[in-house]
Amino acid sequence: MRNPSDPTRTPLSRRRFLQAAGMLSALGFLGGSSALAADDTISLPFENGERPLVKYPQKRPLIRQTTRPPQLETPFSVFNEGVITPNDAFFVRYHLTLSPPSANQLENFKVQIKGKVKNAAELSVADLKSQFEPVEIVAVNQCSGNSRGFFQPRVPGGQLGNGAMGNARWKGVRLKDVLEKCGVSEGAKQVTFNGMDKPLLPNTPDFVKALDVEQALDGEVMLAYEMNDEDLPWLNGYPLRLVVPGHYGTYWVKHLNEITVIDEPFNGFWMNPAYRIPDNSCACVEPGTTPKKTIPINRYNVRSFITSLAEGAKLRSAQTSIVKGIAFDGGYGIREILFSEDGGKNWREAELGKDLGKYSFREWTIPFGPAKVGSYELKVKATNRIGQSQPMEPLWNPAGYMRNVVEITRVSVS
Ligand SMILES: Nc1nc2c(c(=O)[nH]1)N[C@H]1C(S)=C(S)[C@@H](COP(=O)(O)O)O[C@H]1N2
Ligand SMILES: [Mo]
Repeated sequence: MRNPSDPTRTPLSRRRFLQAAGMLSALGFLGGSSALAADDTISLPFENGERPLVKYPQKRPLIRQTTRPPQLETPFSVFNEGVITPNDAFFVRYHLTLSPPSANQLENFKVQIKGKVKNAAELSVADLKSQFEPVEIVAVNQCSGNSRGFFQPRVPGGQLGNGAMGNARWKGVRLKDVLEKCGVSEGAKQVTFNGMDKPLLPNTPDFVKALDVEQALDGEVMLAYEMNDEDLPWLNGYPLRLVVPGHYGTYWVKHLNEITVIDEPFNGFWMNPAYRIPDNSCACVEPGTTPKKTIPINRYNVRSFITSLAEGAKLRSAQTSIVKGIAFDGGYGIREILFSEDGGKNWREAELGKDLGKYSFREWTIPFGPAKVGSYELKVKATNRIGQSQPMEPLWNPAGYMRNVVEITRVSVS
């Protein structure tokens, strides 16, 4: 159970963090050579999908995409364990070679609030906890390139399966409260966010992201220091990260130590040209072509997955089982889940599970009792409260972002 007042909790998790950080550098993760042997491998269902399952500090064995910086994907079976993704199974994404920052660098951590504010500030996590009202939200963090490995034609970038996403309960303070305490100056346009990780080469642009000032002040964007009732895991941004509910993970800056209010649009590399999508309603173009106009990636589109049955699962005829899965969207909330066992000809409505908020994974279930022997094409299609749904055919864009096709799970019944 959650017990935020338990005095032993923070020191314990701090100790755990230091152990983890020490272990990671001792084993050479920060130096580039992976000293931890792969326990096993997993095969993502596309060409060249073989990946090692590797154990990192504070993590169970996860799918390793790259070593330096560490990029780890969650094995999909985890999403059937529950709608909250456990911290030790949560995916990890970094861009810069000197990621994550070492334990030494994170000593005496403070976040600066500066730029176009009346009173600049430097706050420790303890300051944030004592000076601002704590808030909690359950929200999905999904990488823009989640599922990129399924793109046809293939596109460059991390060849991810469906596990570059996770759903957690985030605790922290409202960015709005912190900015208002500092006093946002007249004429402020955007707010930029920078974390402590650094590029190795001086001409690699630092990872900095920006939000419009209206969004930064919407009361939902959060400076989070806890994830699922523990301090953030080191690889997920310890000790402080930005949480931008309903928006792609690229904005969720980790090890966040610099917040700058600016009076002009920010145009750094990671806002432009990186992380841009075609400026149209499908965020898509004809496969193989280049969009004429792009905008920064923003809210999640609608997605849904079966979690209880994997591709190729074998079932017995005349036995009814409960098929289970998850769905989510960009923060309007899931209204309806339809399930098909005949490749999309006929659909039945699934039952929605507990509502943990409009930014959370939503569980769904449906009884499935195939009468006939043979193969079945299972599909699931979600619709949100503003009527957005999922396409039956995959959409394409050159960066491999935002896959949300109605997925197919083939099972056989004997
Ligand atoms: N400091 C820092 N924050 C970062 C990144 C990064 O490279 N450095 N990557 C972003 C991207 S693209 C994603 S998808 C999320 C992933 O969050 P996670 O590693 O906690 O799963 O972190 C975001 N925050
Ligand atoms: Mo990402």
